[in-house]
Amino acid sequence: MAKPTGNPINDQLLEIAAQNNISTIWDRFMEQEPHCGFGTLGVCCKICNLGPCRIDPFGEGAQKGACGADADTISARNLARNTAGGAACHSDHGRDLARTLLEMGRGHAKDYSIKDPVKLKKLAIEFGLSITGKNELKIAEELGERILKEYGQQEGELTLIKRAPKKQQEIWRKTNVSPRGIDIEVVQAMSRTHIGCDNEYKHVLEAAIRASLVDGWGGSMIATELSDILFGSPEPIRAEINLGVLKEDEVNILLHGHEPVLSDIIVTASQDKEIQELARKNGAKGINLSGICCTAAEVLMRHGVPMAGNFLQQELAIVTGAVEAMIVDIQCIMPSLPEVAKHYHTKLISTSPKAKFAGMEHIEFHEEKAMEIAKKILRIAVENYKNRNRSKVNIPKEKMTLVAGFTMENIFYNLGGSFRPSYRPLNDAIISGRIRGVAGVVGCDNPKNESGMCHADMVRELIKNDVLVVQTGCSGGACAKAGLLTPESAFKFAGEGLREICETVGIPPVLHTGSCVDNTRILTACCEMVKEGGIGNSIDELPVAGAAPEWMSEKAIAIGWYFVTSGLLVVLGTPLRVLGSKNVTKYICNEIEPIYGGKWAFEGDPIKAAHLMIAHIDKKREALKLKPLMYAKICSDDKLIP
Ligand code: MSK
Repeated sequence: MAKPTGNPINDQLLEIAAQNNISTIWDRFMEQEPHCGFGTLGVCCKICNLGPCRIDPFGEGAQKGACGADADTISARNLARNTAGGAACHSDHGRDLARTLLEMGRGHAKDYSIKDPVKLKKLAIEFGLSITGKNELKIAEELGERILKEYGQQEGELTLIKRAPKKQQEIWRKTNVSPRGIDIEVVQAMSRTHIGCDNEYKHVLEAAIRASLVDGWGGSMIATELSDILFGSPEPIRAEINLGVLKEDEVNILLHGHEPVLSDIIVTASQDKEIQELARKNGAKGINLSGICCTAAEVLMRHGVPMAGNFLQQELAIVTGAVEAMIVDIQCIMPSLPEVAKHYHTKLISTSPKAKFAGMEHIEFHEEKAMEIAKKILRIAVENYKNRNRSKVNIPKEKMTLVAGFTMENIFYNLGGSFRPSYRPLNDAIISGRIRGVAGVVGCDNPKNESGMCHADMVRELIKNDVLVVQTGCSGGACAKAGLLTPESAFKFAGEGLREICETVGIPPVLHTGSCVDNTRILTACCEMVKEGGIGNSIDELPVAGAAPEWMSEKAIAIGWYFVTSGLLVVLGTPLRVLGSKNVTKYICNEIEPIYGGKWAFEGDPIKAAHLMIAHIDKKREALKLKPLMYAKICSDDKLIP
C-alpha cells in the first residue's frame, strides 16, 4: 500500500483502494522510485536517434552527447521544450474559447450568450475594433476572428502585451523576446531545439521565454477574458470543498479537466426539469455536481458548484463508490482512471476532440449542439444511479467552507469598498506597512510532497507575516481544504496588519482567483498596482513574489517563466530539471535577475520557501524606501533563511 500521504481522507481511501487491489498514483509513484538521476538533473537527451545520450553529472564519464551537445545545451533544450508544451496547452485552451465566441457571434452556437457585455466591449476596443453601431453578436464575431488571427500572426507584437508596464515591454523588446504571434513562438521553441539547431544555452532559453510570454500575455490571458465574457465574470462566492461534498442520496457527477465550454453548459442542463425528474425516477433525490482540478475552479467561481478535490484526488473520488459519472475534457486527467473505475459502477466519459482515453466512453462535444450533448451525458449519469453498489460506498465526512471568485476587477471593489473602486487602499496598506506585500501561491499537488500540505504550510507562514496571498488551481484547493479561504481564517492565522485589512474589507487573507489560466489575473493585478502608484513603476519593483510548492505539469513551467520574465521571484518546491548544468542553473537562478527583474529559486521546505519570498518582498520594500512594517515581527529563528 502507498505510504501515508499526510492527508487523513486520502489515507482512508487509499486503504480501501489497497484492500481492493486498486493501484493509485501513490503506488505507481513508488514503483518509479528511485527516479532516473539523469532525467531528474535534465542531462538526458532523447531529441534524436543518435541517443538517448546522457551526461555524467560527476564529470567522470561522457560530457558530450553523440552530436557534441553538452549538459548546458541538453538541459536548456529540455526546459525550452517543456515550456513550449505548457504554453501550447494553455494557448489551445484560449483558442477554443475564441472559436466558441466566434461561432456564437455567427449564430452557430446558440446555447451560449454574452454574460459580461461590458468586458466584451472593452476587450474589443483593446484589440483595435470599432464597436459603434454594432450589436453584441457582431462584436463577438469580430473579436473572435481578431483573436484567432493573433494566433497565426507572424510579425508585430501580441495585443495584450500592452497591458504590461512600459519597463517590462521595453525589456522584452531589448532582449528580443517580445512575442510576435502565439503559434509561431511555440513552433519556434520546438524547431530551435531540434538536433543541430540552436545550442547556445542562453539563446535556447530565449525561445523558452518567448513561448512562456505567449502563454501569460497571450493564450492564458485570452482564455480568462473570454471565459468571463461567455460564462460571466466571477464574484466572491461561498461554497464547499473536499470529498465530503459527495452525497449519499443524489446522483454524483464529477466535472474534471480545464475548459469551461462544456462544464458551464452541464451546470445549466443539470437544472433542467426533465433531467431532475429522471433523477427522481431513478431513485435519487437530485443531481449533485462537483468538480476536480481547474474545471472545478471554473464552475466553483461562477456557480458555487462544490469542489470535490484536487489533481491527486481524482482516483480517490471514484474509490468513494458514490460517483455515477466523471466527465472529462483535457489536461491533468490520469490515464489510470478506467482501471480504477472497473471496480465500481462509475461511467467515465471523455468529451474533447483533442483527448481520448483508452477504456473511456467518448461522447464528442461540439459547441453547436452544446445543450443536446450535455443532456445526453447527464442522462447516462442519472440512469447509472441505480447501479450504485451501496456496500461499496465510502464517502468521507470531511468538507470545508471557502470563499472563491476574486478577480482583478472585483478585488478592485473589495479593497476599495463600494464607494472607492481602486487599488489605492491595497497600495496604501502596503506603503503604510500594514500589509508587507503580496504572494501568488499556485500550481499542482504532487505525490513527491505531502498532498497539499506544502501549500497550506507555506500560505499559513506568509499570512502570519502579513503577506496577502492570491491563489489559483489545485494550490487554492489545498489551502481551502485547510480552512484558509474564509474571512474568519484571518482571525486565526493572519498577522495583525493583514488581519486589520481583512476585517475592514471583509475578505479572506487568501484570495482564490481561479484556474491555471487565471494566473493571468495575478499579472493584471500587478499591472493595476503599478498604475495606482507608490509601490514601484514596474512589476519587478513591487513587493510581490510567487511560488508553486508542489508543481508537476509543463504548464507550471510556462507559468513560472512568464512570472520570472515579468519581474517576479518564483520559488519551486522541487527544482526544474536543470541541476545537471551549472551554467543553466546559475543563469536562471541568478544572472537573469538584472535582465528581467525576476528569477527562479528552488526550496523544498515550504516554511523556508515562504521566508525566501518574505526576504524578497522586504528587499523590494527597502528599495522603495517604504515605511517599516506596522506590526513587524519575523521570528528571529527564521533569520536563518538567506
Ligand atoms: S489542474 S496543472 S494539477 S494546478 Fe489546472 Fe491542478 Fe496543476 Fe492540473
